[in-house]
Amino acid sequence: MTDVIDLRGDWAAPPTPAMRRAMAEAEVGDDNSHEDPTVIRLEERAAEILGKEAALFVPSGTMGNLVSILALTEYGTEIILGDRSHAYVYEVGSAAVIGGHPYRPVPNDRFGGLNPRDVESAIRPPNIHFPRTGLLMLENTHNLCGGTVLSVELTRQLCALAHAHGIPVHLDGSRIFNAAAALGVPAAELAQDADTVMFCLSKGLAVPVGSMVCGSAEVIERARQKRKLLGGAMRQAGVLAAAGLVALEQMIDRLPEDHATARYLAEGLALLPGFVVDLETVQTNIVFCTLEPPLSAEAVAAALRDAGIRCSVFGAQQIRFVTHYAITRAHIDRVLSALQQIVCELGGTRLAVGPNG
Ligand code: TLP
Repeated sequence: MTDVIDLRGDWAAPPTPAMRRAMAEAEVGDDNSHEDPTVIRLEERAAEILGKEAALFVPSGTMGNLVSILALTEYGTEIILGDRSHAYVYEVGSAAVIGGHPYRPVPNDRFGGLNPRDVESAIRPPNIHFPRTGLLMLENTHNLCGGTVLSVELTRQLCALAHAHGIPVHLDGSRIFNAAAALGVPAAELAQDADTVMFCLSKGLAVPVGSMVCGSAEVIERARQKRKLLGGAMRQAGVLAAAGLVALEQMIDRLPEDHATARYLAEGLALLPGFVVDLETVQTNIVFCTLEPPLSAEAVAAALRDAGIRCSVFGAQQIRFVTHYAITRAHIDRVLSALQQIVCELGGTRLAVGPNG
């Protein structure tokens, strides 16, 4: 179906016509030998925008997080991270499985933040029984908390705390430009105190493939070798990087449009009987929705799919919608009217009547 409304993730955004043209015309070389001119330009531009010395093009956000961890820490050291963080929940335990890094999860608050007191007490004192604390990981925007934004102040405070204990910080900034847009600050300000930051080109920026890791020249050189170790060193990757360069020039400033579309969706969903939306957590392009029985996530997602609309299922009672540049208000109107009908069919009279009669 060509007219499917795909709200499963911002990764569903198709490449723009300008990206396709740039990809077709890209100058390429062997990136494994760091000789692809388009990849080199992308790495330089990404580093410049994030205010770091150097950057590395990697195939995915998951690999970007892992090469950062491997480049920053020694084997066997422990990682402090949020208990709802993507790295902890959704990356197959890669840092533990591949890197030999045990996780030390601390609670994420409702907005994806970490309490500095929790972080401080999770830092290991010297003791023969304990692993050494090797890294603090932050996430901005915070996916599982609803695309919520970590402030510059809290980021600074947490980085300062880690650094005071000699612990480096990696920022999973998969959607850092969404965070920057929501806060009205440059992304570089959010990344300033982190030792490495990963951001995805393949999310709201609509690039088909790729993420960037940014940091000091020394750390990025180590990350380059870790990327090789993981099989992520590509050859004529300029074909992909060309789309990334277009994204950095053309797709960042328009992200507030996606946030407005997400808010419009969230406010519409909140009016549906049986749909609970925490509107305070709708700060960027992600909308989580909890469904009250008899509605279930699987049943609502299946009914939406039949209507040509895709959403993601996150647990028995939760669905997620993510807006991106290919999603308009007219699409959201279609989603909301499809859901009105679905609620009547699946919810029975009790839900269909709803709180407002
Ligand atoms: N998140 C995906 C799924 O894996 C849940 C999504 O649909 O949102 N960090 C964060 C904060 C992410 O949200 C994701 C992807 C990643 C890392 C991993 O990026 P990829 O998918 O490129 O490996």
